[in-house]
Amino acid sequence: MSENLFSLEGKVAWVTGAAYGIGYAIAKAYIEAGAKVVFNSSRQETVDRGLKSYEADGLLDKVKGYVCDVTDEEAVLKLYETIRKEVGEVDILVNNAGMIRRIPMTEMEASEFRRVVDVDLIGPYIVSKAVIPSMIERGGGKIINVCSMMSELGRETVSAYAAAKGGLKMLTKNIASEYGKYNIQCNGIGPGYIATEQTAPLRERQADGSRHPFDSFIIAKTPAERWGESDDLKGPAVFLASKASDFVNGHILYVDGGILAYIGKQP
Ligand code: NAP
Ligand code: GCO
Repeated sequence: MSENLFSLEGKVAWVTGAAYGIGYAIAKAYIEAGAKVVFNSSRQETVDRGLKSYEADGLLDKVKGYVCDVTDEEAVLKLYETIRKEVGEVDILVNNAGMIRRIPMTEMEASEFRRVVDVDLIGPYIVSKAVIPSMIERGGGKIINVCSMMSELGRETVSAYAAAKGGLKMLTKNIASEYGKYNIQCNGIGPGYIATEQTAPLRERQADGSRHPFDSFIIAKTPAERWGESDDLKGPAVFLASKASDFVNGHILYVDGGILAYIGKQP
């Protein structure tokens, strides 16, 4: 029987920030493909919320949740050792944990700018640095960084986020370049505009019940004429974590309904 190139049977995947949203969908897809999953959030209440969701989906026996801020290198290293002891060696890392602050750049405190870059760029560096040595020892691994439209495009009020996600695109390419010889594939997944808590403010109905202007804007900019759902990321994420992508490296796979290809609907 031919090998299932998309199977994750027997693999351990660490998906950061996977209590809900995009990370949760990716983690669920990995479990459905045969993997065991560990996830972390910076707050206990978020971990608890995530575990309740996994339980409701009948997945609790395949997942473990931990409190850990991805920007805290000591905590990340400690968690990594705990994962190795309690679950097993990490075969797949998804750097999904992220945040955004929508503030005009000239009004943004440097500390706010730094925090966004810390979580969205330094965090993926810290966690990748923790797992790569053992991936090398074991003959390879998969790292997937959750990038963004803002890895390619700018817009008002998201300067810190765009700088971080642009940097994350280049960190992805650099990890691919530096560690590809150890059979480590590092790729990015670039969601378009996805209906999650992070984008909820951009989709809020107006007082008169009409669509948020940004909501209408995204619909006009997307050939698919809809916002993405977290589940739209499942297939691409399984592909990038599986044997099927063993010769794909340093690539950012955009899952955006065609936004990056399209000039936008004439008003
Ligand atoms: P979300 O709903 O805001 O969830 C983010 C998750 O990350 C939360 O569970 C959060 O839990 C966790 N997190 C935040 N800071 C953390 C930290 N320092 N350490 C550990 N965990 C942390 O986000 P989402 O919409 O699902 O997005 C997930 C990823 O996709 C992010 O990297 C985001 O930038 C990216 N993305 C989103 C979209 C979109 O349209 N939604 C599009 C492109 C890319 P705690 O706050 O409790 O830690
Ligand atoms: C924003 C949105 C976007 C999405 C995503 C797009 O304010 O523009 O939050 O940045 O989160 O990153 O790919």
